[in-house]
Amino acid sequence: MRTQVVIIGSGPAGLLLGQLLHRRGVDTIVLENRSRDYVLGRIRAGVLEQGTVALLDEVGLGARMHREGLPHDGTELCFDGRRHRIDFKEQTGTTVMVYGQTEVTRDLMDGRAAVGAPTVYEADGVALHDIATDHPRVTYSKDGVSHEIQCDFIAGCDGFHGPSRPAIPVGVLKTYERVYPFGWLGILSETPPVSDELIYANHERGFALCSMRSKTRSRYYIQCRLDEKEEEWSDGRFWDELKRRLDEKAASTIVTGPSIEKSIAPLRSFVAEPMRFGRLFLAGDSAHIVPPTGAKGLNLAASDVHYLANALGEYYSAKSSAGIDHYSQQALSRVWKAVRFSWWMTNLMHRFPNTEPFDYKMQVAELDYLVHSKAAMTSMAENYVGLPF
Ligand code: FAS
Ligand code: PHB
Repeated sequence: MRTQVVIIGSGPAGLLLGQLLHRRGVDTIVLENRSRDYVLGRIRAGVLEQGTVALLDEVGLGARMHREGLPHDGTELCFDGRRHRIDFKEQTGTTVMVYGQTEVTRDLMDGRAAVGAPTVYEADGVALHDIATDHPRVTYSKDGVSHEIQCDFIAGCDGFHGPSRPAIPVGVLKTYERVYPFGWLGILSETPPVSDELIYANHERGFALCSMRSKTRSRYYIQCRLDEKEEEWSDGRFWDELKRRLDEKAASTIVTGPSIEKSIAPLRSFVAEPMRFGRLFLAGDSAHIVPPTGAKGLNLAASDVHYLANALGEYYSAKSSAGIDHYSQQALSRVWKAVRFSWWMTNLMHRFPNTEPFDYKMQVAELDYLVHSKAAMTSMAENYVGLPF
């Protein structure tokens, strides 16, 4: 079997890349080791930057997002028992779109099927070969039958635990990592959101986030210890703890209900350089991970594949390697700025173990400065809505 680009992974990065390349007349095959339903069952990101919205429009798959998504002009920061609004639209002229990653993935899967582009789900043992040559190959097995795909390029969109990043020789790859000493316990509930916009809360007991998926489905998070398990958190215990970390109005008006999903996610900052080796290109979580505090993970996957699709499109249309030779440097420039913002917001909003009262006062002082300084609010807003591609 042969194709132009093999895409490993049918998450947002792989599927969006597939659609962008299809529009450029580039043939792809997507290989995914999980089932379609398993991929759709993962509850992850919730906030799309305008750049990501524009890419979904570019591939003709933005209709349901515009119909069902929730445009947000701002967000609220809660500290010292009070909420303060950051107005993205006033500060930057731009907004964000609240539309779950599950729905983005569903729209992209449906779009790929509609154009008849092949996806192999439950592909086992995906392995990359000869990536340093002009004739890379990918092998896998499906229902016990072995397959090989010859291709021009491989896009490693297989997330943090996929096979693509490890395929780059150790001596070539340089990684940077910061593991945070806490996690996020998140729940999904069929309850109306407590507020029209997201609320990020810094409390002495720990961070909390009030988000949503629609006007009837809410997504809440509280910071938790890394040694905690979901089963230790009954719904009642979760709601009580969340209320303790919110302002009085939110705590008294929040509508609680049974969780329909509950999970703990660890937090890390991670970047692998370079994002290209030979005919292999990394995009999305295979190359970088950010703590979800800044809502950047999914959106970085989008900017990576925007750059990569342009580069590969130029290779095939203009027979030029300039774009693919520049891809890693171009993508990493935006990645590192988003990693910094996510690290900054995580340090500002969370309670770190073994910190002193002075450290909490420093966080509150920075938040107090932030919400009373136009310059500081503009800086936070332009990073949150997404820096230019
Ligand atoms: P993904 O991990 O989404 O997709 C990779 C795909 O590759 C998966 O479908 C996987 O099954 C597949 N794969 C892996 N190994 C393979 C193999 N050997 N062969 C074939 N396929 C393979 N981001 C935010 O912005 N906000 C959030 O709130 C947020 N919450 C998150 C919560 C959790 C628990 C996690 C893990 C991540 C969260 N993220 C969040 C980040 C997340 O949204 C990612 O940034 C986003 O999924 C990146 O998309 P991809 O790069 O496509 O990676
Ligand atoms: C979410 O809705 O899941 C979400 C929103 C904003 C974040 C993180 C997660 O910063």
